[in-house]
Amino acid sequence: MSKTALITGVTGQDGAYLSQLLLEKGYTVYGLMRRSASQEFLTERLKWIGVLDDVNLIHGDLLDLASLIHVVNQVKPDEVYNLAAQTFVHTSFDQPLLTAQVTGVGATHMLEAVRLAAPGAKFYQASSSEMFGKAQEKMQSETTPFYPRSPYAAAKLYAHWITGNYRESYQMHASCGILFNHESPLRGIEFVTRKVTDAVARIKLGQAKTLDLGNLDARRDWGHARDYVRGMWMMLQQPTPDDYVLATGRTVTVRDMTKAAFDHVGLNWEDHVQVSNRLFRPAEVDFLLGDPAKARRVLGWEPTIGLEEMIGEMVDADLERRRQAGDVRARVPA
Ligand code: NAP
Ligand code: G4F
Repeated sequence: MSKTALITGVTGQDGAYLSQLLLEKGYTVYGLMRRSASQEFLTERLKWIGVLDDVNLIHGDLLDLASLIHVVNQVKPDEVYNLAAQTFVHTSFDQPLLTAQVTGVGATHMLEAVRLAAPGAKFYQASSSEMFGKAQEKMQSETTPFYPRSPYAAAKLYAHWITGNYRESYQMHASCGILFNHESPLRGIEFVTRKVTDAVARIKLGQAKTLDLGNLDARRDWGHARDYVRGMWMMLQQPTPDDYVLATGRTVTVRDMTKAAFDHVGLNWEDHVQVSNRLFRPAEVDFLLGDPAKARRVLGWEPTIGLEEMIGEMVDADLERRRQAGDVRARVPA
């Protein structure tokens, strides 16, 4: 019999790729989305990836526990993927309380809804490498101490611990994926990779000349979202719940990632990039490098797409979008 999955954050990057993966595996997929006056724009990613007609969209909000209980009762999922969050670190400094409510307490709302309405469902919590913050070890693994450096990271850490608490207190099959940065052509345009690839496309097409960036020295361990959603699914196929790091094991500066994007279209990045102080954060995460050994050993998970290949795919997709008028994501200010 086919399994039923409920994905919160279905309109986001990972929600789109995970929907595609689960549909390919024969799941019935329900996606929780917020009611919006701009409904058609919210479903852009699902449309882009070709799954909009196959996902059952259902309204609810992580801030509204009653709506979540209602949804879980209605769907009776076998697996729940809690991907919804306020995800932009920079915004979390401007909206710390909203971030705490959605990204932190929202996870408890979802856990509570599952505990009450579908206690046997397997639960995935989208934890983040941002929780390592001021990293206490050179390679960060499941045992590395956390040191959050933003309201977003602090909220994610609360959600991470409460998920473990529900696992231990109520014997729920609740797992956390501590995922390092993962990107794709469906990445929000405010994040640095997509901001860069979109600017490269505009500069190449003669629609722009310069690109403002903040801290070029920050290092990230960047992988592809397609690989990472596969890891989420693998975690929920295990007989016992646990926490896993998903990462590539390679760290690259924002500067070198930017260079790779300009190189892809034969441009010199130094002719176009300027550093702007307003794009620096009150507290920065300087260095992230993940150790995915446990995921490799227990799940058999491996990343398959390298940074240069991914950045090339993103630049090509942005060139295509910028050639066509009217792409909504391309109009969101960076
Ligand atoms: P994303 O593209 O920003 O998507 C976030 C999703 O959350 C959107 O669907 C958004 O809906 C939804 N959402 C926000 N507030 C909500 C609320 N109050 N109620 C219901 N839904 C709400 O994020 P992503 O990159 O796919 O990431 C997925 C998850 O993984 C997030 O929890 C993120 O924090 C975590 N994560 C991501 C990365 C990464 O590198 N991508 C790494 C580690 C962890 P709207 O479309 O209505 O805004
Ligand atoms: O792309 P970013 O905004 O991603 P960040 O802050 O690492 O967070 C992302 O990854 C996390 C996983 O570790 C997720 F949990 C989180 O939800 C999100 O998906 O910034 C990456 C780095 C930062 O050090 C930032 O200071 O790039 C630096 N940066 C330099 N100039 C910039 C810019 N970031 C952005 N967004 N825009 C710039 O102009």
